[in-house]
Amino acid sequence: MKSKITFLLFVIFIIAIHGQDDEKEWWRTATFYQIYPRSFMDTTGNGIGDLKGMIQRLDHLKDAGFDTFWLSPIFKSPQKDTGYDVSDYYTIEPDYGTMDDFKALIAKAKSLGIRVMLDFIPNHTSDEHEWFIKSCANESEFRDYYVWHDGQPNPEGGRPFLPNNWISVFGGPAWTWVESRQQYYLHQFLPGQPDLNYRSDNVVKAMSDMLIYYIDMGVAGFRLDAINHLFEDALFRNETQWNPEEEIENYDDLNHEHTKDLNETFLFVYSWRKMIDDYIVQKNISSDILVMTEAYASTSDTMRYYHDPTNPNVRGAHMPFNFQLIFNFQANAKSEDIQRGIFEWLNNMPEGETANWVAGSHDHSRVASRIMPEKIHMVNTVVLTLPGSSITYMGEEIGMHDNKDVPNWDNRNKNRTPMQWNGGVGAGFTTRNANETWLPIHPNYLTVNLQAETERPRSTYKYFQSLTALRKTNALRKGDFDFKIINEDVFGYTRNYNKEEGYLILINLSGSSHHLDLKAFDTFGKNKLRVVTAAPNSRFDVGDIVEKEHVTVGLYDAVVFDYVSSASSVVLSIALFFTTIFVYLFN
Ligand SMILES: *[C@@H]1O[C@H](CO)[C@@H](O)[C@H](O)[C@H]1NC(C)=O
Ligand SMILES: *[C@@H]1O[C@H](CO)[C@@H](O)[C@H](O)[C@H]1NC(C)=O
Ligand SMILES: *[C@@H]1O[C@H](CO)[C@@H](O)[C@H](O)[C@H]1NC(C)=O
Ligand SMILES: *[C@@H]1O[C@H](CO)[C@@H](O)[C@H](O)[C@H]1NC(C)=O
Ligand SMILES: *[C@@H]1O[C@H](CO)[C@@H](O)[C@H](O)[C@H]1NC(C)=O
Ligand SMILES: *[C@@H]1O[C@H](CO)[C@@H](O)[C@H](O)[C@H]1NC(C)=O
Ligand SMILES: CC(=O)N[C@H]1CO[C@H](CO)[C@@H](O)[C@@H]1O
Repeated sequence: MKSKITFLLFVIFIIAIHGQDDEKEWWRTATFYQIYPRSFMDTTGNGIGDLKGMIQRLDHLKDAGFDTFWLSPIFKSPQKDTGYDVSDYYTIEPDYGTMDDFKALIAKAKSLGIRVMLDFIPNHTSDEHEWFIKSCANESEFRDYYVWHDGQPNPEGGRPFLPNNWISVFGGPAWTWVESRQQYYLHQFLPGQPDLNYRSDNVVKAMSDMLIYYIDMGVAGFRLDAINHLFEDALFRNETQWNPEEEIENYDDLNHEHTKDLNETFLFVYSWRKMIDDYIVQKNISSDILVMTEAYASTSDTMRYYHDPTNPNVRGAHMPFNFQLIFNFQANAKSEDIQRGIFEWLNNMPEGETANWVAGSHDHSRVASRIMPEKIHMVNTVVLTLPGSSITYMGEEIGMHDNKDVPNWDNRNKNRTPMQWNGGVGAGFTTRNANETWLPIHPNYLTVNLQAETERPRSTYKYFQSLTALRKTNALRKGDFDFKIINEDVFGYTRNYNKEEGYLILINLSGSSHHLDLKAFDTFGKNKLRVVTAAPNSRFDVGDIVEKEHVTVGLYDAVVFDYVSSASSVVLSIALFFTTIFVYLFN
């Protein structure tokens, strides 16, 4: 009871200070959610999620404390690569619904104050895309939409040899022959995913038109997928082999100096940002339209997406995805590993930019499976309390696990199984049985589900909610950041704002140290720490007060404290006592 009321008072407090959002740069402190559309909510009973389902379940985002979500691809696609092979950017995949459904989704999101972002796959289209069909037919307008090459002369006549030694990401030559054109086309991924030619003005124009079409519809931004594959060497030079003695078979046999991270890719992102920023000015749109980039690249290359290193006025992505927590927060991670992950980003990030923290996506094993179930709370804590924006993959807010029973045709699918809404048939995702959905629902859905976690007094979900609520405070939005390793298993950091509001976040990875002395942290001269929220497995309850110089946390504990002085803690306890009695009597 006591803890509930403390929390209530706290919520009232943060609601009071909210509403001073910088409307234009909303993304700097946003709380993002990634929806995987095929697995979110099915309203047709076919075992596949759809847009009407999203509309039905959108209140969940509000309840969980998200203010923006991005959608994995929803465009029409032959689904050879689960939607990452688009055949028409202006049509919604029929499995998911219609453009009217999408417009209704945007309207519903708007009514909840939630922004919608699209995943956008610029590197290639499907081979069933009209553009590719016309390009194969050598139609003049579409001739240069894709990357075509005559191949190397074959002295014996007949089909020319491959243009060069480039290998596709999935193995085998990156080139496929087309009879009608008597030429090869380039595909860095599947043969069904021909690479677009961004040196063609027609392609650039077609893609910009498409972005503007969705901006006009009310979309708040775009995530540009696998952006570093956008350009290839214009001279089609061979890539160097790591081991020149060996046959080239796999993507990793080559150093990709001519097909990845080319300078033109960065220039392209800058030009795209300019196009979008100019459009906002032209249309008098008050909030930024966000550009996120996803690229698995070196830190220095990743930072170049923010802006031109030689000219900060040449803007790039607002948010290049930061995967450091995925790389560094492993099962046996020590405090130093976490520190390395955090500062690899913060120390290399150019001035004036904002960090973002990603712990999961549709391409990575879920936190509970990749690390361990107990550590989901720590990861959620870190993602939601570090400075900058946070990105949470659907299901991590309730601590979902990978489903090992998923058929093995794509290893990544085990972390893409349907959302677990409740313990009923089909987990509340569908009217079918839980084993008859497009991917089987994890059998733990009877206990790991939103409804059960909402009803439990303490749960992964409730803790998650308390953290997203905290994110609305000035301390977490604008506070400074002071990280300290306390010992190899325990680390902590403060987020202090103007000496008036501050939090200390403390995490115990494992180990057996006792009685921490936290006096090195600045707590505005106050000598006691009060628990604001704590992981469901924590030894602490909300409202507990401990001596700053004498703290013991439990195994896998994650706790957020604020600061109180001895006197104020007595006053507060008395106030709480009377409030409790008052609420008790008049309820
Ligand atoms: C490029 O690689 C191919 C395949 O290994 C080889 O046949 C060709 O001679 C190479 N071209 C050059 C210019 O080295
Ligand atoms: C495609 O069109 C170009 C330009 O008109 C022409 O040079 C080329 O021969 C055509 N290719 C085929 C296979 O018809
Ligand atoms: C790419 O850009 C970087 C930074 O501007 C520059 O140092 C480098 O020389 C460029 N590389 C090429 C191949 O142009
Ligand atoms: C732009 O929008 C603001 C409000 O968002 C409005 O006050 C202003 O008049 C608008 N300017 C133009 C040129 O439409
Ligand atoms: C799916 O689950 C239902 C109900 O538990 C069961 O009757 C059925 O045999 C299962 N089907 C398969 C394919 O495992
Ligand atoms: C961290 O958890 C372990 C295991 O429960 C415990 O022995 C240790 O005292 C905790 N560390 C601290 C600093 O409280
Ligand atoms: C640019 C792009 O589309 N990136 C994607 C490239 O294609 C592969 C294969 O579909 C995807 O896995 C990437 O996400």
